[in-house]
Amino acid sequence: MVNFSLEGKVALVTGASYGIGFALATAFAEAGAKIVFNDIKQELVDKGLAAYKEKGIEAHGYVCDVTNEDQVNAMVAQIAEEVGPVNILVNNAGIIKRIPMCEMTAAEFRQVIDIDLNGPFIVSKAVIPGMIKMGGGKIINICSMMSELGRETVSAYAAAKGGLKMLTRNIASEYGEYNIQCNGIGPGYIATPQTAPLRERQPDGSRHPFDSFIVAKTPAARWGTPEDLMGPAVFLASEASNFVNGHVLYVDGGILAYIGKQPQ
Ligand code: NAP
Ligand code: GCO
Repeated sequence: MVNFSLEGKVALVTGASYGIGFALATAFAEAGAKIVFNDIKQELVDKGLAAYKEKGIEAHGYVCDVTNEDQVNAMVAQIAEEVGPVNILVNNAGIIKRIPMCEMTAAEFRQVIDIDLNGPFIVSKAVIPGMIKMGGGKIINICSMMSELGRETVSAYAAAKGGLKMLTRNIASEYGEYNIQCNGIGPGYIATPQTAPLRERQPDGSRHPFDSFIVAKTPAARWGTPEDLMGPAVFLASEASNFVNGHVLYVDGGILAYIGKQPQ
C-alpha cells in the first residue's frame, strides 16, 4: 500500500506561526507527525502555539532567526533533546521586498537573500548530519513562481528563490545517496499576509489591479490558499515520494503552463 503516513516523524517547519508554514505543519500533524516550528519573535511563537492548540495539535515552538547559524544549531540540538531528531524539514520562513531594482539598496537586497536563501542553507546544514545518522530524511524548500519568472520590483526575491531551486537540486545531488530527498514546492499566488498588499481593495472599492491580473493569469481563475499546498507537502514528506529528488513541484493553479488570455 502507498504510504503517506508521517506517524512518529519529527517535522520542523520554519516561520510557521501562521500563513503557508502553519497550514503545512497542520497537514503534517494530521498525517501523524510531531510538529516543531520557529519564528523570530516570542509573540509570534506564542501566537502560533495558541493557533496549533486550537486545532488540537501539540506543537513545540522556538524563537530562532534562520539567518543566525549559532541560534539554528542550538535550536536543532534542543529539538533533538526535547522532541527527537528532525526527520522532515520545511524551509518556509521568507520575506519579500517589492522595490524597483535601481531604488533598492544593497543592504535591502542582501537581507532578502539572507533570509530566503542563506536561511535554508543554514537550517538544512544543521539537520543533514542527523538525517544521515538516521538513514534518511526529507527536506522541502518553499520556492516560488519567481524561481522561474521575473517581474518588476522583486529582483532580490527572484534571485533568492531561483537560487533556492538550485540549492534544492544540489542538496539532492550531494545527499541523495544517504536516502535524503530534497524537493521544492513552488506555490503560485497564495492569499496570505505576504501577498495582502497585492489584494487590497482600491479606494473606490474595486479590486486591486494586481489581484485582477493574477486571477486572469491563473487557469484556475483564483488565488491559491495555504490549504492547496497541504497534499503536495504531505506527499513530499512521506515515503510515497522516496524516489522523487531535486524536483520542484509547482502548485500554481496552472500559471506556469499558461501563455495568458488573448486580448478581446
Ligand atoms: P508570511 O505570511 O510572511 O510568513 C512567513 C513567516 O516567516 C512569518 O511568520 C515570518 O515572521 C517568518 N520569518 C521571516 N523572517 C524570518 C527569520 N529570519 N527567521 C524565522 N522566521 C522568519 O509568508 P507566507 O506567504 O506564508 O510565505 C511562506 C513562504 O512561502 C515564504 O518563503 C514565501 O516566500 C513563500 N511563498 C509565498 C507565496 C505567497 O503567494 N504567499 C508564494 C510562493 C512562495 P514575520 O511575520 O515576523 O516576518
Ligand atoms: C509578488 C509576490 C510573489 C509571490 C509568490 C509567487 O510580489 O510577485 O509576492 O512573488 O508571493 O512567491 O509564487
